[in-house]
Amino acid sequence: MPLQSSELDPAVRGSRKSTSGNFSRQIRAIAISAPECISGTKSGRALNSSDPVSLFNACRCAADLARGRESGWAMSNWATDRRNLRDKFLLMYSLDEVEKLKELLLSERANILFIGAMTICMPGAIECAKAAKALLGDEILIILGGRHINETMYLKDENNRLSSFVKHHSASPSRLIRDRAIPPLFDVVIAGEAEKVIAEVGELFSRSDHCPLSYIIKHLNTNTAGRWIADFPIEDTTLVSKGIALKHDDLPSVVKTFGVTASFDVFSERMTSHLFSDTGPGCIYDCDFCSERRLITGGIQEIESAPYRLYSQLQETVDIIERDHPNRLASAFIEDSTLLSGSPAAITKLCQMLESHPIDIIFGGQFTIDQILRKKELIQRLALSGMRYIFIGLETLDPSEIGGVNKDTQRP
Ligand code: B12
Ligand code: SF4
Repeated sequence: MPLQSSELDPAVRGSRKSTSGNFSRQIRAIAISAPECISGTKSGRALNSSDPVSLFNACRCAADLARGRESGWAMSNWATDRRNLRDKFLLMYSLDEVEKLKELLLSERANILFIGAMTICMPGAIECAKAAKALLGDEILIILGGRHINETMYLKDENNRLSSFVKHHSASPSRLIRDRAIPPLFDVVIAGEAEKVIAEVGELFSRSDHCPLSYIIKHLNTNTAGRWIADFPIEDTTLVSKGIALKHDDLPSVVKTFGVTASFDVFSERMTSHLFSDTGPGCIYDCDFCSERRLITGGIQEIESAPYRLYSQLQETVDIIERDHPNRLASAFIEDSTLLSGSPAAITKLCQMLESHPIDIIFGGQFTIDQILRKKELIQRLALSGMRYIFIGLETLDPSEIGGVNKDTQRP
């Protein structure tokens, strides 16, 4: 028998709203992953997904609050069922989709636009922000975050959490605004772990009176969990969190919050969820060129509880696909840079849970070559519990295993 998931149906939770609380304005938010191309649509032959998981990860606490009561988010346009909530999120590929974005901004009468940007998507983020400001002027607060921001606005030393120690790479959007190289399009620029700080910024927005930006700057509590930097380039102000650790066991999962809309062809006709064990936003390796390298993203975190998080997300996937797509079976792709950071203890624990409480799901995940060579037995064991697809990274700690190729060049 599978373990039980205790999810309360969002439709039921949505009907228990409170109208109390001191909310001056309703949050009407849209969240987009900025496009990487000028025109066209993504080729069916490229690795892809229809789900903006990075953005989902960032917005999951706000979306979870929207399903509850007594918060600005509970009064927002995100306080709806999963299917409608999904419609407030756009994963954009090219600028051809800007018209779609404009339609969404108008139909939702949006007053907050969250933009997630990877480096290659940054010019697209600027174009989307321009379109939103041209349409809605100062009525819309634009909040930028995502990988590009994490890598261009950072603390030299994570333990020295003062705004005076914040560094800006020459491609930092905040720096580009201050240097007048790009227009002042982004009201708030957030680097780092955004789950809680996005929720908090929204709450403050809903309580603010005439000038939301000043109100947010004045009241944003740096005790809000997560390692983040919130920069306000137009006001030339920077806030740095105290660095209180996120408790990943307590965070709502992406699958539970946003449901499943993707279906990877490697899993035949099955619906595919994206899972993340949250053992860290990056990789245990430190390859020179890579955005996931340990040096940038930090070390492993909460590894002991990671197999439990993954198991419960596999179960949630089955429950949610049964409910939202009753004619389809379940599959999942585990987005960890390497599955459970390649930890034999954590993978063994996941195997034990799947063996003692099987789940009707097939899944895939990523390993590097040396992990595959050294963990054959564990991978065979995972295969017996549903692993059908391995995405192989051409990396190894022992270059002789792959003819001398070595990307982790700094390692002694
Ligand atoms: C899932 C995934 C995808 C999915 C979903 C993408 C999406 N837009 O949501 C798909 C398959 C569609 C995809 C596509 C691409 N991806 Co991708 N993807 C990933 C992957 C594997 C996991 C992302 C994730 O959820 N991580 C876990 C969360 C917790 O970390 P996070 O993503 O950094 O998010 C946190 C913060 O960055 C922040 N945050 C994120 N978004 C936002 C938004 C706002 C408004 C704020 C305030 C904060 C914020 O809060 C989050 C929670 O703490 C990462 C690798 C990795 N291990 O992270 C690559 C990765 C992010 N992808 C990458 C790239 C290059 C791409 C593509 C450009 C590839 C391509 N040419 O097609 C496209 C871009 C598509 C697009 N328009 O956004 C690079 C980014 C490198 C960089 N410096 O920009 C990465 C790091 C992989 C790599 N090493 O190359 N990707
Ligand atoms: S092993 Fe892969 S994901 Fe990890 S740092 Fe190296 S190239 Fe990046």
